[in-house]
Amino acid sequence: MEKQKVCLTIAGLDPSGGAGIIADIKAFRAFGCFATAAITSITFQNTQGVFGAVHQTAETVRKQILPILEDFEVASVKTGMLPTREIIEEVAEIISKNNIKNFIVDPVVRSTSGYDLIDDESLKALIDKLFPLASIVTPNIPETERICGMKIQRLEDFDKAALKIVSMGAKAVLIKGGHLYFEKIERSLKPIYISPKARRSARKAVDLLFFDGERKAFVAEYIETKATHGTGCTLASAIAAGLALGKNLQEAVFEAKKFVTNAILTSPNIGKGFPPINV
Ligand code: PXL
Repeated sequence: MEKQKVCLTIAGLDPSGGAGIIADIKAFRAFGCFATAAITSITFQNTQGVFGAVHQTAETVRKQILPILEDFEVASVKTGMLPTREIIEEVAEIISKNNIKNFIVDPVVRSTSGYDLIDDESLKALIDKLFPLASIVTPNIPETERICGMKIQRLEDFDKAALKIVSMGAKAVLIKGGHLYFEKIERSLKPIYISPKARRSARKAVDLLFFDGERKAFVAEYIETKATHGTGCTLASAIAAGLALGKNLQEAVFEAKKFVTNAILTSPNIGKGFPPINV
C-alpha cells in the first residue's frame, strides 16, 4: 500500500474552528494528506473576535513536534501563529536540524477581527530565524506592510516588498492581494486565472507569487463577503499539502487558491461575526 503523505502544522488553536490548526487539519485532509498538529497557543475566540490566548512554551512545543518527526516522514511543515520569540527560535532549530524539505511560513500577525497575534520582538525573530528556512512565505497586505515597514498601494510596491522578503532569506513569496482593488490585469503580470469566472468578474482577488526572479499573478474573482476568517491558514495549509504531494510551487499555489475561493463561496454561513469558510 502506498504511504499517505504526512503534513504538520505548528500553529494556534481557534476553538471555534474557523482558523488555526482546525482549518489546517481540514485543508490537509481535503488534499488527501495525513494531518498532524502542534499547538503554539490556545486562543479564546469565536467569529466575533479574539478574547485572549494562553501560549505554549518552547519546551511544550518541542515535546509535541519531536515524537512526530521521529516516527513519521513528514513531507511538509506549515507554521501559523507563533506568538513568542522562544517558540520561534525552537521551531527554527527543529526545522534546520531535521532537514525539512517543504517549509511554509504563514506570517500570522493579526486576526481578521483585528487582534494582534504576535508582538514586535517576536515578528523580528520570525523574520530573522524562519524566513531563511522557508520554501515560501505567504503574507497578506497588512502583514507585508508590517514586515517591510512600507505601504502597499500599487504594483511597484508589491515588487519592492517581495524583493525585501527574498533578501530576508525566503526562497519564494506569495503576497495575497485580496485587500486591494484589482480591476484591469495587465499582461505583464503573467496572469494565471483560477476559473473562467475570474476572467469575467469586474473586481479580482490577485495573489502575486515571486519565485526564481519571476513574478506570476494568480487571479480569482473577488467575492464580496464577510466570510474570510481562516482564509490565510487554509491557503498556506493547502500549499503545504500540494508540496507534500510533489506538486511544484506554481501548481500548489493554483490548487490552493482554487480551494480557498470555493471554500469562501460555500461558507457554512454560521456565527454572528466573520463566518468561517468551508474547509
Ligand atoms: O488567521 C490568523 C489566525 C491564525 N491562527 C489562529 C487564529 C487566527 C485568527 O484568528 O486565531 C489561531
